[in-house]
Amino acid sequence: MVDDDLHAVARGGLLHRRLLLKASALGIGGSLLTPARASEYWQNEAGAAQSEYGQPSSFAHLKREQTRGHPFGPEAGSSSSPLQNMNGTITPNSLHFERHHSGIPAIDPTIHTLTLYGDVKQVLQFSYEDLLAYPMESHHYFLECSGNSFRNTFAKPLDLTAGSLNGLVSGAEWTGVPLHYLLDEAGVKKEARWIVAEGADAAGLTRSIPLSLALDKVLVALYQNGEPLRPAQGYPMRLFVPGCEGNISVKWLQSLKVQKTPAYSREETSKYTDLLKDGTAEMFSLEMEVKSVITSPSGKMQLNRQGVYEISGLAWSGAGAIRSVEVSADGGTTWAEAVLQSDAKPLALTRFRIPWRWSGQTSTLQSRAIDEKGNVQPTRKVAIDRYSPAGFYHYNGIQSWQVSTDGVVKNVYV
Ligand SMILES: Nc1nc2c(c(=O)[nH]1)N[C@H]1C(S)=C(S)[C@@H](COP(=O)(O)O)O[C@H]1N2
Ligand SMILES: [Mo]
Repeated sequence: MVDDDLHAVARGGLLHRRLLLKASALGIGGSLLTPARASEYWQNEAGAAQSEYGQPSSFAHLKREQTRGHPFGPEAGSSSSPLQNMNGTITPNSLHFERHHSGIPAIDPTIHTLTLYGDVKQVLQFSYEDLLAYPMESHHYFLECSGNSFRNTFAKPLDLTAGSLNGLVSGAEWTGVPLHYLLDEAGVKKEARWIVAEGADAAGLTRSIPLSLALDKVLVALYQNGEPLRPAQGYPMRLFVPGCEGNISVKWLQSLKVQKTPAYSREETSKYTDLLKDGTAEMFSLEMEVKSVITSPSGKMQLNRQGVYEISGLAWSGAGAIRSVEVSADGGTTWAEAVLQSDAKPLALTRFRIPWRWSGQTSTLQSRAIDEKGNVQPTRKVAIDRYSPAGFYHYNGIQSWQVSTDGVVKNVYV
């Protein structure tokens, strides 16, 4: 048994991280069998045959949670990654969140082209096959919609899962051609400052990206977690702008125009701007701020025993790597540092974990991420206070989950 006084690192049952290395000390354990014997469960018949493309176990209930009720119909909707049912930091392609403004087009890669034009010395056009011949890079990156978690800006907390509330974020290994190869080849003119990207879907989605950013880590992505992009993620090619709001990672990418000014398109004037309290709006606020969410225990879960649990979650920041994540079990009064996965990468989802003993008390669990630039994830109140009450993009406030005495876990505001 754990002597809590020896191992406590903060109030409310948070325990020292070294206990994670000593599972026997946690006292979780399998059920004890008496008399002790090996399991006697095996199959008497051959199982199913191999398959061409694998499917998850029929016992694992994995689903993207659908955001219903979009006024323009399901083609203009989104679906979120079920954060509470996953672990690690890679989102399987079938569960990557989706956000489409005009549905998922079926694009034939033998017909599709990417045109690079505008203030360049030579206009270039690339087929899918052309792009496959370029040197590529692979990186783990998160992708987050700037509308993620917008329901936590509502006046009353909604009783939803971690995925429904915060799952417009996913993590994947993205592989593609660094955009600067193509820009170098086209020869960007000296006076150019922006790149305007356009998709081939019916949404006519057009976004402007500062040239300095476009020359940095931006990819024309062709592969996602090792396989060609899924249609929902932009097959055959998408722009991928690491650390920035998902909207500028234009899917079904068909043109890039180099110019002196931004396009001031619908998607960067009427939408995807941040309304401030004085009535003005911030434009081109592209970087996603430091954020984290506890994925277990989380909304709509039920703890059905007292004892030690692993609190676990995800943290990310558009400013770089996650430096640390602090966890509170008493609604933000006392905090303890969680363990980060050992290979935390910049601009990627980072897993954190910390042991916690639940003794049946009401507890409010929170996580607070700090990135390598020293940015600290704000409380809900501070996050909301930055914008007009009508604003909802770029919400990164601390998520609170309340565990009540009956073990029910619920989204709360503190
Ligand atoms: N062409 C095009 N690109 C697009 C969109 C779109 O509707 N059309 N949606 C954008 C938005 S708002 C987001 S958050 C991301 C979502 O990418 P995903 O569906 O691969 O998760 O794609 C962006 N790129
Ligand atoms: Mo988005």
